[in-house]
Amino acid sequence: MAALGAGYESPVSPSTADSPQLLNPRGSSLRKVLILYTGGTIGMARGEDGSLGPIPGALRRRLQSVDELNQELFPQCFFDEFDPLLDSADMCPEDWCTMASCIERHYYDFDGFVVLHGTDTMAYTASALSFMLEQLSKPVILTGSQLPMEEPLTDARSNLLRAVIIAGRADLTEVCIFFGSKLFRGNRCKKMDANALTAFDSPNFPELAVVGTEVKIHHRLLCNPPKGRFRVHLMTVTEVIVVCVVPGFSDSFFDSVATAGNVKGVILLLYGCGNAPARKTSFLAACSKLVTAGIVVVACSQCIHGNVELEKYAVGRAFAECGVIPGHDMTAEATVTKLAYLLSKGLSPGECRKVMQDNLRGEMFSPAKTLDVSSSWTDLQSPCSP
Ligand code: ASN
Repeated sequence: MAALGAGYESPVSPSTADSPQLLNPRGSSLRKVLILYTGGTIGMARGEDGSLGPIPGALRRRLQSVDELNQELFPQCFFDEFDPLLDSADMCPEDWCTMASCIERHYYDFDGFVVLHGTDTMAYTASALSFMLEQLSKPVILTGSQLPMEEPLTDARSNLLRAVIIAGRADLTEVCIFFGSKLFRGNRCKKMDANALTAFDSPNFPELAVVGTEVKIHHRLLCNPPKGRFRVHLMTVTEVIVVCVVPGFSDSFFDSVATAGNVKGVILLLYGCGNAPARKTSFLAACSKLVTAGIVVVACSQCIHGNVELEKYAVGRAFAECGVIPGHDMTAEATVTKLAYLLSKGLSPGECRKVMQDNLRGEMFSPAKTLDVSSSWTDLQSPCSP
């Protein structure tokens, strides 16, 4: 079981210096990109025990000596970093808010943003930012690397240079992850490989662009530009837990989840297209109890590809009848951050259940659904295409 925001004892929440420093004076002054280094392998070095940790200031100094950045092809890059820098395993929703607020403060000073981030939780951060940055009309590109900048086989340099080019030049209005040679929609991504340099994939949605000898952007797949003014809605409600169902699991803890009053959402990772043990009547009863207690219960799949269709099998239908809603083809990363975002907007459980099934930022594609853009949802960004 995993909880979204609980129990972080970090003595200091990261802040940013907020006076971004120019890295490449000979880059084109016609375009400006803010690079925000939050931590992660890309700027790490090995300590005496051989383990990797981030070194404050080191990445900035290193980037100032990267010759390629000092060409007209590149936008002028300004650099800021988290203090303290974090391994992304240490990231929590408060850190996502720090990133969102930094982008908000500098939104009108830059044409695009590159967030350098550890790979382990990059997909969660990208999903969270995609929801918090409402009416986004500029590129926000997350990248990082599997190896530190200084190591001989590093992917750091190429990931960073390519992400900067995309953030400075492409007409993107969404949060993306660039990794290896591909640009993905951020809220569709998963880290798929702990070792490979092509660590990310977007299993239920094609890549948005591929970088080879040229940058090929699939314009048809991009989010539509927003109609309203940019703003940030911070994620403040994070009492969402994720439960991975395995055969014969113990479900007794659900009782305390339903009665404790501090859990607002439960994401169930079920089998296949949203199947779970309906024969286990205690689990069905637990799900009903959660829903009755006003907790939003969403079904995702343990499968990487495909769509949750609770009605397809009798075992799945039984859970739909208890009030469990399908997460369709969303990743668990997108589902958990979307639910926390909607809860943070003050939506009631009933409203959350409805909007969870709407496509807000291209995070899901549900052919049977059309988006209700009427009345109170006008403050949510219009859906991405398709
Ligand atoms: N542990 C690192 C992180 O997520 C892994 C990486 O960046 N490759 O910060």
